Formats: sequence, structure tokens, C-alpha cells
Amino acid sequence: MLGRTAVTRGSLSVADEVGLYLELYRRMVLIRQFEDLVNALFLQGQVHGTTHLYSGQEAVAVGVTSVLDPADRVAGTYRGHGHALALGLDPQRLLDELLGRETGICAGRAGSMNVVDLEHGLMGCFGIVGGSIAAATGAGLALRGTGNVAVAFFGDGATNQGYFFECLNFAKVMNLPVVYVCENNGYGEYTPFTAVTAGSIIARPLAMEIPSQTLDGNDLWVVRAAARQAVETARRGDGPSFIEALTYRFVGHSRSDPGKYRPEGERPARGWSPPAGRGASRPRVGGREHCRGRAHGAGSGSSKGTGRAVP
Ligand SMILES: Cc1ncc(C[n+]2csc(CCOP(=O)(O)OP(=O)(O)O)c2C)c(N)n1
Ligand SMILES: [Mg+2]
Repeated sequence: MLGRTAVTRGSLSVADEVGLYLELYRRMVLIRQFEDLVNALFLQGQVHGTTHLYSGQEAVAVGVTSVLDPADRVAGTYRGHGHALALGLDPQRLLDELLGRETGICAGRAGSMNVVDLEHGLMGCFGIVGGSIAAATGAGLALRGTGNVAVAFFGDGATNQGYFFECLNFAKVMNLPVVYVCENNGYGEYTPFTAVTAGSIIARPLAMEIPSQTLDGNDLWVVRAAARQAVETARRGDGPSFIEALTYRFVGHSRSDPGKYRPEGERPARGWSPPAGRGASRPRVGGREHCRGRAHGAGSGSSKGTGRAVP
């Protein structure tokens, strides 16, 4: 949360900037390590339901959320661990949620796909493709005139949903403070988006005269600059903006998908990777937690959170 407030307004000293850079980088590493851990736990059968990992797309969520204020609202996708951690949710409580524990962010009831945490501005993560678009548009209506904004994260596949067009049209006509962030990772499940998408994605908001840009979603600073511009536009009362962030998921769509439908060599050429090493402390897995359903955890560590995700 601090990271969200400290960086948007006023001029920064060099020390502040170094602190900011490190903090944003730390969040990206945290997301990657969190997802690696979730994947391992999922394969051990410890995670309820399914999971969709955010690995590779970190710069999008971290860049966009870095320019938000606490009273702004964010709607994420089922690939929402990344959105949640970027907003500063406690990784331990998020992991507890995935493991069905009462100590989870939603008391173990939301699982991987439907986390809500209004304290950090997270209105919800949506399992329905494009659900985040409708939720953020509604939030934008409620926030109109307040100086706060609503952000929708969604995938390339969601741009072929009916309410993508309805919501963008509504937001433009009603001049709503919404920032639409399309995470174009090149695939909807196992299908290249080019096989199911007529024309370009960016042409769609542009046809509605919504300020729009396509950018390198692997570049944190490019994402952050575009998000700042879009958020300032919305705060001024000048309506919605659209960002198409080109990114790449380093893992399969969900569960045990090995991603074999993707051509050889595609992955290393694109996507963001942290260097080797441990950039963030990992949440603990073990413990005798209060669980919903079956028991989880292999070790004897505490079930308590490790504290705030961000300083
Ligand atoms: C309304 C709806 N239709 C279909 C699905 C099944 N489904 C889950 S993920 C997915 C692909 C979405 O792709 P994209 O929007 O590009 O997001 P990504 O998974 O690539 O992040 C589909 C079709 C769903 N969850 N909701
Ligand atoms: Mg996609």
C-alpha cells in the first residue's frame, strides 16, 4: 500500500527513487517466487481447486498498481495472485487462502481464483473471463467525481466477450474514471489470440475514441509511465483509457498444462525473469492451521502471517 501511495505525487529524491525501484523489483520477484511455490504445492495436491499462475506477467501488475492510491479500486482475473501481491496483500495470508485455511485473506473460502481484499483496493479476482471489466466499469461509475479510479486487468481473450464492447462504450459515453489494462499474453487457454481475434485489439478502444496504447508489458517502466498517464487522465475527470500490455506467461494456462502447443523458442525470446537468488522471503507452508476441508501442511511452522507484504 505504501508503495502505491509514495510514488504517485510530487517529486522524488534520489534516495526515494532507489527505494522505489528496489520495492517494485522486490514485488516482481516476490510474485515469481510465490507462483513457483504455489505450483509446487499444487503438484503435491495441497491447493484446492485450480490455479492460474501470473509468472512472466509481473511487470504489468506491478507497474500499473505502482501509480494507484489506497482508495482506487482494482479488479483482477483468475490469474490474480499477481494482482493481489502487487497491491501489497500479505503473501502468507494469500497462501493460506489457497490452502483453504481460516487464516487466509478470505478465511479460506475464495481459493485461488476469487480473492477479495478491499483493504488493499482489490474488489475481486474474477473466474469469469472479462468479469473484471464489468466490475471495474461499475466501480468507475461509483467513483466518478471523487478523483479516484477503477482499474480492470483482463486477458486478450476477454476482448472478444460482449461486455468488453458494452463496458468500454458505456465508460466512454459516461466519462468514467476507468483504466482498462489488457494483458495480452498471446494465448487464450491453448489458442493463439490471433486465431480468434478479428483485427487488432487496440483498434477496438480507438474506434470509441478512448486514449489507447500498445506497449511492452515486460518493461516495468514503460508500463508504469503509461499507467500514470492513464490514471491522471481519469483523476482529472477526462474519462477512460486503455492499455494493451504485450506480455507472456511462462507457465501453462492452469493446472498441469505443460503448454506444449507453444512453439519451441518462443518463451526465452519474450518475458521477464528475475536473476537467480532469493529476492523475497517465502511464505511458510507448514503448520497446524485451522483448515476448511482436509488438513494441509507438511511441517510444523507457524500459521501466522509473515507481516505486511510491503514495507
Ligand atoms: C465467460 C467465460 N468463458 C469461458 C471461460 C473459460 N476460460 C477460462 S480462461 C479462458 C481463456 C482466457 O484467455 P485470456 O482472456 O487471454 O486470459 P489469460 O488466461 O491468457 O490470462 C477461458 C476461455 C471462462 N472462465 N469464462
Ligand atoms: Mg491471454
